[in-house]
Formats: sequence, C-alpha cells, structure tokens
Amino acid sequence: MDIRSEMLNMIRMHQFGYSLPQAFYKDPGFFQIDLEMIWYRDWLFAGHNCEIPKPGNYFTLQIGSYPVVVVRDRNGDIRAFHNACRHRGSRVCTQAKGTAAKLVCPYHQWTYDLDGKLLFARQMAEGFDTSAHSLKPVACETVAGYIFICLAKEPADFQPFRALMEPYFAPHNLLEAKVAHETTIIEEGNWKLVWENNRECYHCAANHPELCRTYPEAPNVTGVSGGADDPEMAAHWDKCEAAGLPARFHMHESGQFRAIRSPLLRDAVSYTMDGKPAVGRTLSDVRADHIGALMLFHYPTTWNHVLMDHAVTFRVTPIGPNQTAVTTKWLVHKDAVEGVDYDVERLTHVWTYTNDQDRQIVEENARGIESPAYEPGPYSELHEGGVIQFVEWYKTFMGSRLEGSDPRPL
Ligand code: 3BY
Ligand code: FES
Ligand code: FE
Repeated sequence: MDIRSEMLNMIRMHQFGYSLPQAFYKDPGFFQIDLEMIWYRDWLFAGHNCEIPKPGNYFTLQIGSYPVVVVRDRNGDIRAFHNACRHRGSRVCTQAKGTAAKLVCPYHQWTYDLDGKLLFARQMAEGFDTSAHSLKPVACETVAGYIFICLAKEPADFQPFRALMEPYFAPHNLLEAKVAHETTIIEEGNWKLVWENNRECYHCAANHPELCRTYPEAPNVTGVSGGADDPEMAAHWDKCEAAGLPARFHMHESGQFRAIRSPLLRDAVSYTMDGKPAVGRTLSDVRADHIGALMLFHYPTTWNHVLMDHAVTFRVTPIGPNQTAVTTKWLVHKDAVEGVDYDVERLTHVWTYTNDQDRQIVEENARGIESPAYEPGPYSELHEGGVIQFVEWYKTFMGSRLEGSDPRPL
C-alpha cells in the first residue's frame, strides 16, 4: 500500500475523541503529505501589513520547500513572490526582513522591480526576453492588518474568512500598529501537537501561573462549546456588541477558523501580571471598558489574542516531522513610545513565560509519543472539545484531499 492510502486508511479507522496514531506525529512521510495537502494548498498567515509600511519593505519566510518573499510595491500594494531567481534559482532576498528599491539577486545581479518584473539581466544574449522571466507570484490577501499567502495555483476562496474576521478586527486598528517585540521559538514536536496544546486549557492551571492570573481556564473560552448558555459570557457579548464590537462565538462551517470575544478574569484588561494595561497609548478604538480578549484561530497557521491596549499574534511554521517554529508578535499603537507608553518586559512577560511552558509541554508530549508503547488516548470531552474539533478538521481536510475530492491542482 502506498503511504497516502495508508494515511487515508488510518484517518478512516481513527476513533473519534482519541489522539492520533503515532505516525501522524513523527513519520517523515506523513509530514510530507501534511505539507503537500495542507501547507502547500491553503491560506497561511505570513505577517502584518505594519511590518512593511513603506514601498520596498519586505520580509521572507519558508514554508516547507518554498522560500517566499512578501514585499510592498511602489503603489503601496502588498505582493508575495516565490523567492527563487528566474536565472538559476538562487534565493533573491536572503535576509529575514529588509528594504530594497529593487530586488537584486546576489548571485549574478538579475534585478527585479517590486512588482516582480525582471528589469535587467546583465550580458545575456541579444534578444533575451526579460518579460518572460518575472518572479513567480504567490497568491496574497490582506485583511485587517494581516497578510495571508497561498502557494496553490488555484487558491481556495478567501472571502469567507475575510467576512468573518474583518468586523471583529476592524475596531482594533491593526493597520495603525507596530511590532513592539517579536520572538521565534523552536518546539521539538510536530505542528499538530502545537495546535492540540493550544486548543485546550486543561493544562493551564498546572502549567501557566502567569497566564492564569488573567486568562480563564473555562472550556467555553478556549474550546468550541461557544458559551451562549453561560450568563457571564452572554452578558459580555451583549455589552461588547452594544458598543459596536462583534463578540459572539463564531465558527466557520468548515471548522477552519473561529472568533470569540471573552471576558478576562476579575477586572483584568490585559495579559499582565496585575491585569492592568501594558500600554498607555491604546491600540483599539472602542468606547467600552473591560472588553476582554478577542481570540481568533485559523488553521494551520495562526492564533491571536487582541486586547484593548495591544495584540499578541502567533504564527506556526512546520520545520520537520518533529520540529515547529512559533513566532509571537506583540503589536502596539504605532505612536506608542517604548519607555514612555510601554515597557517591553512588562508587555511580553506573561506570553514569554507561557510560550516557554507550552514549548516544554509539547516537547514532553512528543517524547512520550516516540515510545513504542504509545497508543492514542481519550480526550476530555469537557476540557478538550477544541482539540477534538482540531483533529476532526484535520481528518476531514486531509481525507477529502487524499480521496481527491478537491480537484484544484497544487
Ligand atoms: O496556552 C495555550 O496553549 C492556550 C492559549 C491560551 C491559553 N491556552 C489555552
Ligand atoms: Fe539569480 Fe543568477 S541565480 S542572477
Ligand atoms: Fe498552554
């Protein structure tokens, strides 16, 4: 049996409500199928508009085998390209981020305009057709300050996600933000273990003392039970919506993304050790107090917490079957001044610790799963509904692609 059929069989045989068989978390062949079926086909969060505010600003990223560059062109539009020169394939932009009037390949200096067109190629034969050698475009969409890319030739419709995200995020002005701090940590575990851990707070009380000062461990906050039957949650939604802030739990029918605005504990307004704001110059443009946290996830790349005063955004990048990068960005108002309006240590303290705790959790999870004695175990229906939902999304998404019922080419 080939490996794709083997994976499809295991998906069909998988017992609902249980963790996945070992191969899904460690097998290099299964990891390659994850890349081909999900990461090379779907919309992926790349970064923020505010990270490339001026024409010529760019950043690069790597998705599996694909190097990509995201750049702001001369008209102010954001574009993405395959970061591989049309001469002999060298990476054109070699830095994580930078600014360039033109994109010049370091190998033989083929020079591209910010819209990807090849402008000059030194000493090529007479009649060489520059117009046939533009950088290859990567599909790129922006919504509410977030840049998404898609490596597929025929990307899925972005509109349903835009329609959900835009109204929740617009009041938070993420186009007017700046990145006050950024970290990338490498977690020695499969990308699905990173997500499974993120989708529950069963582990929070014992592992996240800093986060638990302000973030409720209630399953209806992190999970997918919604919370309309919880009077505190329902009152919070009513209050926020009366102030013009969409708040209700909303999950797309595909299960790929959801938004919810949840209250924080007691009278906390921010993820700080004392629950008080971390930033004096607030990012959000709202009249209500105690709006809690707006949380959005979009599989497979991002989860987010947007607060009154700042936002914390997360990007997941698969590195290998047993290695995942998690990039965290703390966004504040672009005019907030470090040392005056905010202190980086205070702003980042809670999530720096929380991320490191989650890294250790994921790594211990991965080590245990390596054991030949590992077998899939039961999720808590009460606390791990979000994990069950993630696993079901993964199975459905992979299943349909492995069966070939998604006709779009890569
Ligand atoms: O720490 C985590 O993994 C997630 C994000 C928020 C709390 N927790 C469920
Ligand atoms: Fe880019 Fe030669 S590979 S100029
Ligand atoms: Fe955690």
